[in-house]
Amino acid sequence: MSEATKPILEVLSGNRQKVPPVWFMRQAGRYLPEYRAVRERAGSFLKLCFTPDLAAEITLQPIRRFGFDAAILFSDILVVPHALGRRVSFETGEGPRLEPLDISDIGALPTEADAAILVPVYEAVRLVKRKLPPRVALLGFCGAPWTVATYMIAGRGTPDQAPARTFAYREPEAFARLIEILIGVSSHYLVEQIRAGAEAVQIFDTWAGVLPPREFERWCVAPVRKMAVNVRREIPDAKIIGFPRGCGASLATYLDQVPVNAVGLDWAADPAFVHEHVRGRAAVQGNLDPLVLLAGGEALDRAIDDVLANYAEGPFIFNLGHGILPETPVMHVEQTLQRIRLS
Ligand code: 1CP
Repeated sequence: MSEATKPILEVLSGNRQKVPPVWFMRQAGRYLPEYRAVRERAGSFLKLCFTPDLAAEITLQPIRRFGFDAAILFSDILVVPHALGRRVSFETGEGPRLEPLDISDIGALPTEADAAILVPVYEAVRLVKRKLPPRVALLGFCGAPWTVATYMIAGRGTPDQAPARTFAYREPEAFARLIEILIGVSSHYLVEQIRAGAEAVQIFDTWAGVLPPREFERWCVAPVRKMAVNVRREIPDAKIIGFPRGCGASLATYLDQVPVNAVGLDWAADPAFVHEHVRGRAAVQGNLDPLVLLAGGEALDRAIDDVLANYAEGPFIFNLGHGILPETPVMHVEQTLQRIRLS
C-alpha cells in the first residue's frame, strides 16, 4: 500500500477523509498498564527513550490496543537539551528535572547536538516503521524552541514559565542565542527523523500561550517558521503539524507566517474563529478536552460530537487538545474511537 493511502497523510495533503483519522498526544504513556510494566522494568525514562527496542515497543502499544491512525515516536522533547550536554532526569511522579541554565551557560552551549546521543532515536524510528500496519502513519516530533527553552532555563516544568519569560526580557540577546541554537539543532533532529522513516512531524509549542503578542511573534512564530523552512530546504515535501498551544487569536499570525500542513488546536479554541482563519490554509487537528476523556460517560459522547460537528467537514485529524492524562481509563479511549468511527 502506498504512503498516499494513509488517511492522516491524506489529510495533511489537504484531502478530507470521510471518517476522520485519529491519534492522541501522549497516546503511549502511563495510562496504559503495558507501558507501566515496561517502564518499571527499564527503571529510567531516558533509558526507554534511548533503547531502540523499548522505544519502538512502547510506540506500538497504543496502535495494537486501539488501532490509532498514527503512531507517535516514543521519546520526549527534553532529549534535545540532553544532547546539548545539559543534565536531564525524570523523577517518577515529579516530572523532568534539568540543571537550570544561566547566562554564562548559554555562551558555552554547543551549536550542534552530540550526534551519538540521538542515533538510538533514529534507530527506534526505523524499527517502528518496519512493524507498523500499512494504514498507520509514523509521526516524529520535537519541542518548539520556546517551549524547550522554558524547561532549560527553569530546570523543570513551571506553572507560568516565569523564569524563561523574565530571562527573555532581561537578557534578550542571550535568550536569542539559545533560541537560535535550538532552531538549528531541532531542525536537524526533525530532518533525521524523517530520513529514518517518520512520515510527518509535530512541533510542540506547549507554552506558546503565555506570551504577549510581541513576544509570541519573536519567540514562537519566527523560530518555528525558521524550523519549517530549514526542514523543507532538506525535504521539500515534509509534512509538518504545528501545535502552538493556547495561543488564542494569535493563531492567525502563526498561520500567516508558519508554513504548516496542519495546526493542532487546544480545547479552548473558538470554532468560528478557526473557520474564519484556519480553513483553506491548513488542516485542523484536535481538540477534545483531556478532562472529558478522563470523565467519560455522556459528557464524553457529547464532547466528541461537538468536536466532529465543529471541524470534521474539512480536512481534519481527531486528537485531544493536549496530552492524555495518566488517570484516564482505557475504556474511555475505546469509547471515543468507536464513536468517531461510527460517525
Ligand atoms: O513514565 C513517566 O513517568 C514519564 C512520563 C512521560 C511520558 C510518557 C514524559 C515525561 N514524557 C513522556 C512521553 C512524551 N513526551 C511523548 C511521547 C509520545 C506520545 O505518546 O505522545 C511526547 C510527544 C512528549 C512531549 C513532551 N514532553 C511535551 C510536549 C507535549 C505536551 O504534552 O505538552 C512536554 C512539555 C514534555 C515535557 C515533559 N516530559 C515528561 C513530563 C511529565 C513533561 C511535562 C512536565 C511539566 O511541564 O511539568
